[in-house]
Amino acid sequence: MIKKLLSFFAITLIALDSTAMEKLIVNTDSRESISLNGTWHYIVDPYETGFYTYRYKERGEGDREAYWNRPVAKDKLDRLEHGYQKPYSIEVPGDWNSQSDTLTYYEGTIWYQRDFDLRKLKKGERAFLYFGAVNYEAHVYVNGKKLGSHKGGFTPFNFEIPADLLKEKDNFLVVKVDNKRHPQEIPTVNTDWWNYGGITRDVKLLVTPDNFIQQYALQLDPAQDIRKAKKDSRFLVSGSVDLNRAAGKGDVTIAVPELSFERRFPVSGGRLEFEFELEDLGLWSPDSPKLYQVKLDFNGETLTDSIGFRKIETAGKKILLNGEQVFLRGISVHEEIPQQVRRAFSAEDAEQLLTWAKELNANMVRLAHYPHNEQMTRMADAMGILVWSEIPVYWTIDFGSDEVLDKAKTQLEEMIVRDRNRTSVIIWSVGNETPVSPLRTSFMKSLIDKARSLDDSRLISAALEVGYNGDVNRIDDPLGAYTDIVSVNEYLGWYGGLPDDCRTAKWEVAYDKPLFFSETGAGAKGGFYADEKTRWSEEFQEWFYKEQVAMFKRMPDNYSGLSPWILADFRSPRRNHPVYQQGWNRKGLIDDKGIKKKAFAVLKNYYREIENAQ
Ligand code: GCB
Repeated sequence: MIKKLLSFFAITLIALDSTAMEKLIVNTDSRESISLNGTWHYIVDPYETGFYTYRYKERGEGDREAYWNRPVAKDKLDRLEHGYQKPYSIEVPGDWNSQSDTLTYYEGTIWYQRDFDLRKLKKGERAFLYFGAVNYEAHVYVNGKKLGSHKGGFTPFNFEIPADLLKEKDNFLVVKVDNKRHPQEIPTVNTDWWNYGGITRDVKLLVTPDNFIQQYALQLDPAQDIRKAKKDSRFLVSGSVDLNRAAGKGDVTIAVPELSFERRFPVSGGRLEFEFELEDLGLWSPDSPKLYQVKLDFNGETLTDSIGFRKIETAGKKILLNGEQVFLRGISVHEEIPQQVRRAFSAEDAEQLLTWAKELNANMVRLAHYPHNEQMTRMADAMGILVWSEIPVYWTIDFGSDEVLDKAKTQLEEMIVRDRNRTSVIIWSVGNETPVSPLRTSFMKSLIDKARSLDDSRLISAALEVGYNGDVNRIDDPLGAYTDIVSVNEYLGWYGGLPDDCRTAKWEVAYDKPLFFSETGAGAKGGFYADEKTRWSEEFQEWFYKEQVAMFKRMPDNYSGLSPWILADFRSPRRNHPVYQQGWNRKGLIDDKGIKKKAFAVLKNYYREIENAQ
């Protein structure tokens, strides 16, 4: 019995250890790292020949035909049926669709390969492979050994490379990337965006000390009365540090040099919860996006981050930022650079998208419909743009499945853990336009609970369903009972009726909460001019926006903001009008050449009026 118990514990320990190893490492910019971005080689493998034998069994480690093994011909007689070399080259980060005409519509497996060198590690040092995102399923191998796999196309993950597997030269790194859509995944088979495949974000090799700060959260304590804190100029900061493993005995030092603050916190287990006071703090806001350098020191390693301090909350029907009412002048954004028909991934891309938003006089972006890359939220911090960040629980997920719920929770956790130190993020959204049913509401409610347990300093929302009924549009989706703000997507005058239907439209909300229009929009082909009664013309879209704005001006006092659909035209396989769409969703205020459509000015002027009135 004792033996049995012992072996049970041994197994549980191993299992615990392997999940602990895979916990996300945050703020990788501040750690010792080698970039593995650049040119990789690839094999397109629609039949997954490199993964399965001809009896459709997963190939084993020593299998020469497995594509994760280095293909070396023994002699000229030797039979080899795969290899990694020119001209099969591909850039990382980047989607594969935009890199080769033959891959534009490809959905399936592509193997990525590159070699890397790594200096000899000092005693106790460890190495991790970090991926910003791979869409959708990734299997990662180094020198013929599998490190692990990950599902979810828009969130980061990492695997430790065991020291005995590493060489100083020519380590053989292979990633199997599969972007096939499945009913049991998140998102599911049906969306309104392009399913860009590939290693779409940065890849890094991280070198860490034996034990290190894996994750941390640091923010103004959500429970404090911010008006009082401002009056007294004393601000309570609270947070947590998670170490890779229990510290035994050690200290974490937290410093904010600009405020001459430094404090040492003893830590013995794997987690530290702390609080401290800061005086004379400049709060972060869109008007004054003040960031402080924060240093966290443990075990000889110093992590540096740029963190702002602000409070977001609701009071009845209002949203308050730092204790004052804020109106969200938002715009929805896909992670795409339309002029180059590709996924966005870099700081330059983030700057382009957010500069467009600024030109619109926006103070907020809804990052639809999945977590965008980290450069985007870091840039939003620096530029002073509020952010709504969401997971791709979109339309008809399998709400009855616990397995699917777990997948959604994993993506939610990865999103929140990566970005909970990004001041700009004020709203976590758990999904978009999910159809009302008791099963769906309990599924979404458990995501909301999970989000709150990971971060109680932000608002939680989801794009809810509207009951359209003649002139009275009623929002009483039961999920609204659990979200902090009531958000809806409305397309009055595009998917039903005409834009002037807005003149008689009324909005009723069953909840005493702020109302936010997370979408509204109409399609127009950039450069197509006609009269406003011609669909797809820029004039139609302009008319649509004029009528919407007039309706918004008559909204009751729960109206707290909007993020129309959408900043720029984006690729979508659902959009097949041969003249006006050609595979693009044309609801952008900016067209696929980067040119602003007429409606851009309508929204821009509305936002300027709101800004001036404040
Ligand atoms: C929506 C969806 C968004 C679509 C948009 C549209 O309600 O949330 O993903 O792209 O409508 O253009 O129909």
